[in-house]
Amino acid sequence: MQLSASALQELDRDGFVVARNCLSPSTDLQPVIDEYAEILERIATRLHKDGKTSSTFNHLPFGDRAIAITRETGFLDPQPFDISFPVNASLTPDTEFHFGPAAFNLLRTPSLLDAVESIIGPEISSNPVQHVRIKVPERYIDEERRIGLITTTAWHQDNGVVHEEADDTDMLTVWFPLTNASEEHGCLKVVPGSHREGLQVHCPGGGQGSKIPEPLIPEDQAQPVPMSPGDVLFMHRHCMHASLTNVSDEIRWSFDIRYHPTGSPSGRSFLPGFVARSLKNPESELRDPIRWRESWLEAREHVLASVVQPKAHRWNGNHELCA
Ligand SMILES: O=C(O)CCC(=O)C(=O)O
Ligand SMILES: [Fe+2]
Repeated sequence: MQLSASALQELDRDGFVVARNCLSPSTDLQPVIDEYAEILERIATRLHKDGKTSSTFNHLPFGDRAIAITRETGFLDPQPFDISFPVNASLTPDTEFHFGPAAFNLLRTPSLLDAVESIIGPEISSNPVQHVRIKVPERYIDEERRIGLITTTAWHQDNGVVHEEADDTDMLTVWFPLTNASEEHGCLKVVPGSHREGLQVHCPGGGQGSKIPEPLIPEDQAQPVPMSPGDVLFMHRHCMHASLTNVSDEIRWSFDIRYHPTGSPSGRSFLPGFVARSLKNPESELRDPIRWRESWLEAREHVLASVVQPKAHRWNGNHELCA
């Protein structure tokens, strides 16, 4: 699905645009939902076996099952569901993550790449800054365990979560929900036009590892972006955004992935990207989900073996606004 001329204008003007029904819930999203049900099954079984829960809750659909587990344990670890690994001290050789074929296919969905192509051109790499967020209603999570992927996201720009080398990379953020993402569910909020101001100062902290300090946030201009399964948000790397808190009774489940023109730095050189589409050299496209998974297993090994651990971003907190 190529974006229309008016959608491209909107992206240029506001720094973001939502393409409604860009993905098909039944053919594009359902395989991923099925794949994730297997992960949850594995975790639910383990937790019950370890005496952490009263049941495996296998009679419940995915979202209710995640909520039931969290209500009893105060925390459902998001890491086994994520399509990445943490770049910090918590990384170990056993850190779990998910690189399954359905997730891989989703990143390569033709209608999605058609839209991306209409924005950044036909030489498209998958950027390794990518996450899956399964947010249960926040009130069910122990306060001290409301970590990055499962809690409210602080204000930031995605350029702020990568290193300087990618400041000129035309990195495009692609965000879409697998469940309803209304304001109640904790949808995204954005500041329209904020992408025109360039990269802002970020301070360490916040769910993304870095956040824009409060004095720089025009909260009065913020606009919520409620979305439904099938909708896809395309966002400029300088668009300021955050998320609302999930105060609903359901999970809010989203993928945020990124693409950049092949050949540009990804901003996290120690993580693997891949060529998702190439008009010039179709042979360079990665089509093998097993190879995708292996590339992340190798990256985990490399990061753990490096003498100097890579940092997720550039911000050291020395700026006066970070005090
Ligand atoms: O889904 C969220 O809460 C935050 C997502 C985000 O920051 C992004 O997609 O860049
Ligand atoms: Fe972001």
